[in-house]
Amino acid sequence: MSKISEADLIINEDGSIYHLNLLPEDIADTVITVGDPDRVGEVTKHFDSIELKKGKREFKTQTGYIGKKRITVLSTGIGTDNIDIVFNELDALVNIDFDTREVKKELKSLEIIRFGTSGSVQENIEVGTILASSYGLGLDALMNYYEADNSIEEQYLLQKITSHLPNLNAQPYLTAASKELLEKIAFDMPQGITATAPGFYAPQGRKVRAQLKVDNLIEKINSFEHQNLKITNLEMETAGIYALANALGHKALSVNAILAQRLKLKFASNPQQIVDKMIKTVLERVCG
Ligand code: R1P
Repeated sequence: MSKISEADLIINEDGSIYHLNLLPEDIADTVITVGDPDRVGEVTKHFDSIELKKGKREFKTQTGYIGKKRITVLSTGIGTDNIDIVFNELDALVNIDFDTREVKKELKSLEIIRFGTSGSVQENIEVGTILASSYGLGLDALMNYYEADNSIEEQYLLQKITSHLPNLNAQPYLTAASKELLEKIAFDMPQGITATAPGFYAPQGRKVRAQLKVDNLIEKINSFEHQNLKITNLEMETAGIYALANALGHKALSVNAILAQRLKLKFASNPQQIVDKMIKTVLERVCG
């Protein structure tokens, strides 16, 4: 087996992985990702014990226990460029032997759940909804750089979406959630396709002062429908998470606290309460 060079996989002097600053033993098999570093503590305040707190840049990590279940909570910061770092480094922590720099013979599949915030693009999905992403649709360029192995169903759905959406700068990509995690955690939640944008303002159709180049982005996204499947919400990480989980053999699910209603031009008056509801609901199911 070939060695991965020290330029391709950077390991710090203390044996930790370059950006996440973590050792292989620091992470649990169940990993919760959040965008906001301050949300890590909002999740682990529900833990019975915390064994580890580490961090570097926007990547803050805590590992601990709820009962006998060991869970790691890690912040990704914003955007799929950060997801690229987090997923490659999480995978390296479990699937690469740091001493030999070789891929391990037995690969581990992590269970990865995102607790995110997001904006609804459907009339019936109100602020306060906790929504699960059955698919992640990437409107960013991340997957222009990776080979992806998608099912016929994913390829067909993507084709339908690309012919519906206006000319975008990148080639969109689409990946399904882990069926197992959807069934275990999101069985009673509204579900839909989550669109992941490469920015917060114009890339999500928000006009403040700069002129937008893509007209009616929200309306276009809102009006897509295929066999009862709709694009339900917009945010900035889910599609990258699903695509890289698929490429690396991990299970992923993204859960979204809906804080904005883009059609009704509304933002939550109680965002923290909505996020707390998502955290409590999903943690119970992760441990159940
Ligand atoms: C934008 O404000 C950020 O919030 C959403 C978007 O995806 C983006 O990361 O998610 P998080 O609250 O998880 O960061």
